[in-house]
Amino acid sequence: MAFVERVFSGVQPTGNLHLGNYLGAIVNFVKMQETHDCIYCVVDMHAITQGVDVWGGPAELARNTREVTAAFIASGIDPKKHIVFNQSQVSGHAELAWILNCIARIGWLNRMTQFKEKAGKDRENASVGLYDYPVLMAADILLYRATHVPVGEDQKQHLELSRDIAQKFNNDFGDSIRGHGFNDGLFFPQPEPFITGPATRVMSLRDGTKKMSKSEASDNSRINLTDDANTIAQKIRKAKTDPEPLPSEEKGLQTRPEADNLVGIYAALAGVSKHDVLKDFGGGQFSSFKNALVDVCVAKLSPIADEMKRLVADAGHVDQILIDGANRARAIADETMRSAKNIVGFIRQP
Ligand code: AQP
Repeated sequence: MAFVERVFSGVQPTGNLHLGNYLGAIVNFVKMQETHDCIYCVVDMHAITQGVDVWGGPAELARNTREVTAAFIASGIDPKKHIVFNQSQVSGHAELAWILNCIARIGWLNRMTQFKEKAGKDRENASVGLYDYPVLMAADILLYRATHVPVGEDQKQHLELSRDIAQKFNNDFGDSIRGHGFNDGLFFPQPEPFITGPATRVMSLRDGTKKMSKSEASDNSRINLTDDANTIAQKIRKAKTDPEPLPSEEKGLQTRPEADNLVGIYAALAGVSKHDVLKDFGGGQFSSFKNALVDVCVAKLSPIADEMKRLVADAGHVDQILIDGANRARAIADETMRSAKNIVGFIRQP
């Protein structure tokens, strides 16, 4: 059976949504609305997988959930034509995650690099939820039988795991799947990652070898979507560079991670290629390039920050968007769960 094409992706409400989240994920969320039915989720259940001291407690979680929703809408996501909701309002995510927990193998999860990075040396003390995060992510996607998933490059390994889980479920339950009317034996699709653009992995402004991240202690390492023009200018002017002028060719960026990162950010924000950026700025000093980068960054992000501020000031309105989106998401999720339970053999009310 050919699956109906559907897009799903999520962002964690863990605070400080940054330029990496925007360029690596949200820009593509906006683009894909033109060609697909899209479901965009504020994954609040993922947000609590680290210690409460990390995610900030109940009031902070609610505030961050509204802020990510506001960022989606301010960036151009249309919550009426598409679906925007927070994960915990649709119980199917947790229910399907349990079934998929029994499909996924411990050996598969042991290979997940993000768990190793986030758990650090104190792995014994990490939550079971953090370890199981990629299975919940597979459930998020497969609950909507989504075929396309726009994400940043750091999520590639988790997407591969989602594909493995989908395939093993289809293999393990092939006869039952066919017996329930899915004649080709395929209940879950193999979701395709959609990782594209010149900034699929935006790096820290302080260290071009580290991913720009919400959890990095230094606020100067990232540009937050809510930063004002002065803060953006200061952070870009302080961004680490090297003493050489910018190269004229892309291959000259290969051994210069900070230069590569800033050129990639400019290209993504201006909607051009790195090659085009170097045509204009190659051979020049970082100082004048940084001025141009500040201009393009402020021009793109300031209207988003202003709109986010306006939206979060009306919590009732944002909550209503999430409730409405959750109702529509639940209708799709319930249908998947009915079939999934039948396929597994769970008795349920007809
Ligand atoms: N630096 C990045 N460059 C490009 N894309 C990125 N994404 C995250 N960081 C970058 C993409 O943003 C989407 C939402 O990410 P998330 O909220 O699920 O969090 P994360 O991937 O764990 O990364 P963060 O935001 O930096 O948080 P921490 O500090 O907790 O690791 C995803 O599509 C992701 O690929």
